[in-house]
Amino acid sequence: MISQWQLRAAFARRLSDMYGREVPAYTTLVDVSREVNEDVLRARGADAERLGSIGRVTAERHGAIRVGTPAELQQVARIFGALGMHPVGFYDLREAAASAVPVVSTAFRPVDGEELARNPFRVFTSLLTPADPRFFDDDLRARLENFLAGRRLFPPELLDLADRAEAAGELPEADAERFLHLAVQAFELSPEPVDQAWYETLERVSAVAADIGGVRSTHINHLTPRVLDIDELYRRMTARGIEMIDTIQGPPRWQGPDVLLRQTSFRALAEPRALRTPDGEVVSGALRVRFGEVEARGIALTRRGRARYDALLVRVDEEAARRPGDDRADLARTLWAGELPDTEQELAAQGLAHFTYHAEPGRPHDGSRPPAALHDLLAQGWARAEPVVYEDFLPRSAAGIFQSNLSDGGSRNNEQQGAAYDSDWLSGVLGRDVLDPFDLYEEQQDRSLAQLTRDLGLDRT
Ligand code: OOG
Ligand code: NI
Repeated sequence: MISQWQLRAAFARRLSDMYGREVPAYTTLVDVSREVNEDVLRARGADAERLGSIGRVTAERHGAIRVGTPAELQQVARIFGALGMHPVGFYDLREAAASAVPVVSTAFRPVDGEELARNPFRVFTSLLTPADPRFFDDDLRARLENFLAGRRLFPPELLDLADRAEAAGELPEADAERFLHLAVQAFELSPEPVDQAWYETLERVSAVAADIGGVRSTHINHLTPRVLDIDELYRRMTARGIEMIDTIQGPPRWQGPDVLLRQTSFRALAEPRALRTPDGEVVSGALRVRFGEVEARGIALTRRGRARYDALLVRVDEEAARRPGDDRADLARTLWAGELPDTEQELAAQGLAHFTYHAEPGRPHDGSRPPAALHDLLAQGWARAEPVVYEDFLPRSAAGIFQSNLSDGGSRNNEQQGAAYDSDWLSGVLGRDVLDPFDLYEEQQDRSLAQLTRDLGLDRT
């Protein structure tokens, strides 16, 4: 029998092999990431593994996919359900100021600590929003919905196997093999000719709308390896002549611990695609939609820590606008140092970041009783704190990453009211709860505290 985590690990590996064949620059990114990780491990030793074992980090990927209808998204949820991945978080990319994209998104990922340690594969999954009149007028919406209703992304056999894997938590080997084959195939780039006129109609609204609704199949948009030093990776990729987007998204490099998520990408490459011209001829053309992205993960912030981060984003924007000549990363670094404590201990003490707490086995049994307060337990060596890794995404960074394949901004009519799509609506579509990432981190921390209390016998006082 092949368990869900084995299916998930195998799926991530095969998808990565497939994407490497389709987009060779992705393989370069994976190779350079591995080199950087080895160098960091050599230089920093055990400290390099504070946010995940090197085994986890080396295998770690996130993918991004994009679908067109609630029914398609619901099927995606069944496929990922088979792999032990659950919808976490709601991201509304329609609202991003500079770079609105007509999608709402969630991320499918494992939620249990042990499952994450085994293989943390996650997929950022976006759903087109044809009902949003800021992007689509009534006529285009009707044509788009009609087009999408006529396609089938996932064969019934795949969905049937997925349901069985989810219900049983495992599959017999032959079924597992068939499931993995069909699942990877569903995300390959289709050779079917693209209707050029239709694609271009949607492209005028948004390149992402065209990528989703302009074709009769879906495909993986990018796969992202994890790197331990993203600044170094950026330098090495640039030195190899690969054109990166001009920034690293997310927190700046600063004096304190890595928090949340830093990401960067290279621009989408022209890929050969067959096109059907308006007079019915099939010609070879090229489309730029798929790219490579890399990320560095840090400590998960609490709601309060995240509010600080969001406020800092605004402050950095304001300062950068006020001093256009200054280096933005330097400005960010300075602001960060003034607004956030720069040690794990202080982040924990001020309730800004999540940690799990564990009894220290090494403490000598001198008969003394452990103190009740957490900070005393930590200070006196009864317990230690381990940072919780941020497993999710950042809406503003995601909006920036979407731009990696947009040569022009597309169009959004701001005189219209946006259509309401929210987390509850998405839960209804999926028939599964969209989980709140902050709740998950909090529960993880609380469980560790309860265990610590038991381990130290504090509950028997
Ligand atoms: C998803 C963009 C967002 C991330 O890592 O933030 C994303 C897409 O391009 O489909 O992948
Ligand atoms: Ni991504």
